[in-house]
Amino acid sequence: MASKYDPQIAEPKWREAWAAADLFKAKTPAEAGEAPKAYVLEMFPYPSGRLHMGHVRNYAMGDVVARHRKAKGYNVLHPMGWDAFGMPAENAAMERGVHPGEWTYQNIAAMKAQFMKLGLSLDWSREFATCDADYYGEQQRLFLKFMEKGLVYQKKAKVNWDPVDNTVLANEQVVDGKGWRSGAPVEQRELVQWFFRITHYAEDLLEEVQKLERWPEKVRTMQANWIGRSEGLQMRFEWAGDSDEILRQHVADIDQVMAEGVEIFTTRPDTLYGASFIALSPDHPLTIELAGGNSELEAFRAKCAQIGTSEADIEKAPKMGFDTGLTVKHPFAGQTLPVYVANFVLMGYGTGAIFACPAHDQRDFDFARKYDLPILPVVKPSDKDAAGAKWVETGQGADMDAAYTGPGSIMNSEDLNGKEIDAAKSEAIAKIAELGLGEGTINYRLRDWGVSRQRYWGCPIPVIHCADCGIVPVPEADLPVKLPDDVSFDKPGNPLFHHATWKDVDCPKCGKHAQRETDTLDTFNDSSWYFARFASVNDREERAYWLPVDQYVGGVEHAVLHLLYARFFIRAMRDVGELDLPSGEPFAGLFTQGMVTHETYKSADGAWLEPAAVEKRGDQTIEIATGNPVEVGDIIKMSKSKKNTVDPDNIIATFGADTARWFVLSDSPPERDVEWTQAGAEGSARFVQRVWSVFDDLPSAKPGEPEGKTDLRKASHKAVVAIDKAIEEFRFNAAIAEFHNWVNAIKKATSESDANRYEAASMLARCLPPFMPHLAEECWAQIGGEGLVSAAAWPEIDQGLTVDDTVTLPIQVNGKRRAEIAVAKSADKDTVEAEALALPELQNFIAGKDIKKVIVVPGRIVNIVVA
Ligand code: ANZ
Ligand code: ZN
Repeated sequence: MASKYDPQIAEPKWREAWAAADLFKAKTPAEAGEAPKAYVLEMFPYPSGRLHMGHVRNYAMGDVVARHRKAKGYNVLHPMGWDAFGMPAENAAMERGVHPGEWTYQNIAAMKAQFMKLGLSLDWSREFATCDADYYGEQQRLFLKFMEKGLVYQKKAKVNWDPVDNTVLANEQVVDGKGWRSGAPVEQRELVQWFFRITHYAEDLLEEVQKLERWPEKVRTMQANWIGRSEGLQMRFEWAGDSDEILRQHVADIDQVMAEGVEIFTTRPDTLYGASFIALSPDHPLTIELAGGNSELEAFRAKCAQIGTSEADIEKAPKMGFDTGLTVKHPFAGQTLPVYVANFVLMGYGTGAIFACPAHDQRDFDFARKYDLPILPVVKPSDKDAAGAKWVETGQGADMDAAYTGPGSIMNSEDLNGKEIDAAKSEAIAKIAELGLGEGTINYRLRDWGVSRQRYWGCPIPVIHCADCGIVPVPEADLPVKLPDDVSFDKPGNPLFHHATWKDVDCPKCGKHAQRETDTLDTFNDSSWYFARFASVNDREERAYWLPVDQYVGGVEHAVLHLLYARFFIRAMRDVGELDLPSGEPFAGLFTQGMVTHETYKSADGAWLEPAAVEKRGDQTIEIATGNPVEVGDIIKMSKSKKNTVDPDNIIATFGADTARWFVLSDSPPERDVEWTQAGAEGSARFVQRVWSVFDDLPSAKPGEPEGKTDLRKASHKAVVAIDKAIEEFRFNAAIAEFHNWVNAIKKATSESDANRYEAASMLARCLPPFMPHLAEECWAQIGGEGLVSAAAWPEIDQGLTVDDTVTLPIQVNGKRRAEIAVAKSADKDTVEAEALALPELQNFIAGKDIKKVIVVPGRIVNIVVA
């Protein structure tokens, strides 16, 4: 009589059993003995208060890896914690008057309860939140160590200012010129800020990222582009004409400015003969000096400052220029070039000044057309399409419609003519070097990391400002510098700054009245080293044992920032003597999972409807409340604003956690999006029952030894191998397809012996925990398995059962039969040849000889001809 499996009863029961056995607690290195370690980590969540299906998918994937590794005998560390600082807690404080800390810890409790229901194999003994004072206190200690080492510094810098959140934003937090959270247009402001010297590691970060073979190619490329290494030329243009007179009116140190000329950086020294003008950044020191006493230029600078600081914004803004009246000498051609201030030149890159070659740079081209400056093409396209253009015939910039940036050879450039671009670059650099005007250099796009935030809910920067002593680090004994509990959010700006007493302290050095720093650290700091803290609270050896993370799983949206900052932090921690890590890489393997999507629904009046509010009736989708038809929209990432979310709690209450886990892993490859559908979830729930039906009528103890090379035995042993491989390769959907086939094979095998059917079921139960851990336990118990299946070893394989039907082929060497070989029927010629040549018993006849020919007649014979 078939019984039904009830996840609502079984799931809590097994979770209690795991907890009672403390099953997922990582072993210490000493306890682990010979077992290799596996550190499996999913990006820890922000405690928003509710789990969403995206979390379920992310953590289900990590759990597959963690449980699989455990079954394969590894000492697994699979921890969980909370990335708990950040704006939403302050927003809640502002909107609802609840303290950010209270709000955060309540959310953590609520989310943890939800997490628990998923049956994840987590070691909760290492849990912490980044807003715990002992965590951020440790972070403050690291900050001071970095500072001592010169990896932290302060400078006045132009920042992106979010006028709604009243805070500074990192460039990365500016999306299309708007604050990433508030959506408000960003403004520029100058403030004294704290910076981490990430550029110190630019070359290393770039070089090492290429070696991370177990990272997705696209993430490595994104990091490489972010670091942005450019080889080029840094050179000086000397002043010409009556520039000295103009300069004398504005600059303080005329001798220095005269000697320096204009220093530029270019990646295209091959185009020097096409130089048309010089452009300075509006923030170039020289521009600023010239603007003193020149109200027109000052007004121009102010106009430029209205554009955001991000490169994307500057790229999009219309080109604007200001003619300074200054001129410089061309180093080769001798003519003079005008010097402009141009809004598209950034102060933060290269030298903040360029020479412009309009014919081969679109920005320069647009600028030249607007201000009527010369355009001289110096690269003749090798490109077929471009080669036919009129300007190539005439050699006239007037005939160009756009800059040409493709490959080609040099023209209009005297001695460089005819050279390919790369050769011309080297040649031009050599010529400039010979003239003593400059040399080849390397530039990085990467900027130092601005970490100051004018917010309350973050890690306080542990320094004190003293009028006499300057910046004084908080003594280690006084750490952590704790956030004050009594804060108010009724004024805009930084609540720490507004606090009545918090910032008043005595200077640790001289004892005079001084002030605490009121900036807190960018919350990306908190997630830059949490994995080291999971590895051990403070034991270096234990950290060295666990790190690097063997498998990291998270969203591709962190491809640049979080993953780059963590790579920086680990290097910095190593260099200040806080971590013993040979490679300096925090994450040996990285997997970026796709999202969970869902159809969207709109009622007749245009309002978004939740999936729970609609029902499919035949071809129609209707709104349950009104019976009216509903417009079915795009299938997109689940989001609150489009109401196309399903609540994991509801899914678990309806189907159980195993069904939810199974479904999010089943339909598409893990790196792609998966569409949540009710029908799909129901299908997964049916499969749970189908698996159970395999176990339902089996004996509760092993009925004897399995025997024979039967279809069922072959199917089972092959399935274990295939599932193992699919998990290793992050093809969880393929593993799930294998489970389906396997269960079908078991259900069909009614004529097999009890012992063989028992063997199949027992293997199945031991492969299931990574995917459906609760069901796996119930099945295991049903057949009298020993202990908990979550602690059981991965099933062993009889190789003889996994090889496809084989054929035995005779092998002849120069016409004489010397050996035979068993190969898979499906093996191709190359495989047969390779296996034959490697046979030990054949080596006497072929080793060291010149093999002239190997003829494989599939299914018949292998002939080897040696000289
Ligand atoms: C002359 C030239 C001629 C350039 C040409 C390009 C094409 P990447 O490759 O990204 O490093 N540049 C240099 N400093 C700049 C700054 N601070 N703001 C804006 N643009 C700047 O880009 C290097 C090129 O970007 C440099 O090469 C320079 O323009 C410009 F046919 O110099 B080039
Ligand atoms: Zn002092």
